[in-house]
Amino acid sequence: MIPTKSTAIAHSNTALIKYWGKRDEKLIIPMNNSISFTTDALTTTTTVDFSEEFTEDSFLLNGLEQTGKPLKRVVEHLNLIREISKTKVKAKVHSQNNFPTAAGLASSASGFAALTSAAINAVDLKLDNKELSMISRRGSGSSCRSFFGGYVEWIAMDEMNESYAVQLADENWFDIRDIVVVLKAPERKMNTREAMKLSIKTSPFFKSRLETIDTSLAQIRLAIKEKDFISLGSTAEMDCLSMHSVAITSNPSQIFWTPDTVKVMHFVENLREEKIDAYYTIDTGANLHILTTPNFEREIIKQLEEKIRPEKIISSKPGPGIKIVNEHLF
Ligand code: 2P0
Repeated sequence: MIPTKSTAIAHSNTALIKYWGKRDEKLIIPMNNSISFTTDALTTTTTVDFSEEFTEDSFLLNGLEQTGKPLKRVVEHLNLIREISKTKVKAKVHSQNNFPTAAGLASSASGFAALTSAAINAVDLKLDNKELSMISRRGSGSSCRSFFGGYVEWIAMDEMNESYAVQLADENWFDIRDIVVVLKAPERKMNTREAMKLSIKTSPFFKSRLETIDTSLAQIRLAIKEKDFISLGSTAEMDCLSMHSVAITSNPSQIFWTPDTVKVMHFVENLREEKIDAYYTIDTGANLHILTTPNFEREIIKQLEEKIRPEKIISSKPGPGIKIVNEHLF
């Protein structure tokens, strides 16, 4: 069958136990399992069109033609999919995020999940979400967790040496909120991929983090199973601090926080003193995710607007997995 056009919508995900460090750089096999939940509010829609008419691949992101590194990563991923599907046809890719890409929110997770799903569907391969997650992982590790809704674990490596995502619970199981606090911040000096590599090589804390991670993973799995928000939030916050301790003690040091980030960390601690159940987690940027339960959502947003006045606040509940849709972007 001749490859054709297909469109997918993928939701981003927020890591509760972080992926930090690879044991295989090329295949993107992580050092440790990670657990995330899929965010309802943050999505990428991607249309992939394979056609004999195209002489090369092209990639449009939020209406802007991409060149250099972003284009190269997409072309490499399309090459992998062409290899799997035994086609040589070039593709046109259009991708649209429903959130500000420049705000430093994780767009590679939803981006590569949507690209993988749309491209695989366009070449007419019938794969399940586990198989899709294995392919998507090669484009961007965290994207493998976006194929499933709700709470998801990325198995670093199973007994067959395979690495893929599995669903722990669906999006209707345990209703929590992720209030994304977008802060003004200078552009990151180093990308995540390079920062992880540096941490393995230079941080004296990298090994200690791996020694305790199984306990954290078990705590989060149990917290999800028992719908125990305090355990989920406090374990996620601790793991965030563990990941950042490793990054900070890398050489050169990787400090992703700004003074405003620390201000929001203290703001969250103060919320807890007011008996508001809230915890934070931070990825490789200045922005924070405040985790809370639905009943505290409005009060936290109100206090954020009064005391912090961030650039943007995006509140999200657990969201669904990947979806193929009939409306194309072009
Ligand atoms: C995570 N992050 O678990 C961690 C926490 C950032 C901090 O996964 O090199 O863009 O493409 O596999 O997937 C971001 O890493 O990295 C990430 P690559 P990716 O969400």
